[in-house]
Amino acid sequence: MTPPATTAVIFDLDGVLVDTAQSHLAAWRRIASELGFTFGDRVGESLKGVARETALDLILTAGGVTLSPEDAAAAASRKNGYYTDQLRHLDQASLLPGALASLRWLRENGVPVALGSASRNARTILNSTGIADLFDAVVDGNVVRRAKPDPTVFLVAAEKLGIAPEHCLVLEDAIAGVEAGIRAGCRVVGVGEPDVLTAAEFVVPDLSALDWPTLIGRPE
Ligand code: B16
Ligand code: MG
Repeated sequence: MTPPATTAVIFDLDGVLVDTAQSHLAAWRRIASELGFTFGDRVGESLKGVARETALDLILTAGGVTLSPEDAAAAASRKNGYYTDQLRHLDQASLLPGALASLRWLRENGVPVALGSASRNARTILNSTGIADLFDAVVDGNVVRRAKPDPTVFLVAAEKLGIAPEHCLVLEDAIAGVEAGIRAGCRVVGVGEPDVLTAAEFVVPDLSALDWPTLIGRPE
């Protein structure tokens, strides 16, 4: 059976378009250190793509620490402060390889494009990197609170574009995000390591490795 044609693209943000995944990780490591523990790379990987409060739960579990709801809220807020401090340095040069060229190719070729991010800081990042105008729809952590691996963020993005999920291609750097895209019924291409993003259709190191005319099914 021929697979459904891809006619729209939904990008994850952190770790796909912008190298903010490292800033998230550094901010969480600082919170862990304040609470008197460290966590390893596997826990660090699991923080990608999930909501801020879920990420806090994951590091607290790793450190064997329990916080009251008030202290947990304060820790999540402190982490966001450390993270947004880093965002002040963002500009177009912070975009990952192939990000701007991909968005421009899709725009020039009339392909609908959405953002599907768990982040509540997504608008700030789109504005400071100068790519906000290259999206037809933006679905972030302020629009959808049910975070990846729940498929809602991608289902809402597809709906806003007016394209059926099976015709949408999702680009994701997180295990939770790949699962969310698959559960939404989209094609999912991983950005990162093939041995981490094992459920993706295929994995590229960054967006510059993608051949858009082939993926969208249009000859150059
Ligand atoms: P914030 P994405 C996700 O963004 C990050 O990967 C994840 O590490 C973070 O916890 C989440 O956003 C929430 O971000 O604290 O800024 O609201 O990868 O879905 O674009
Ligand atoms: Mg991501």
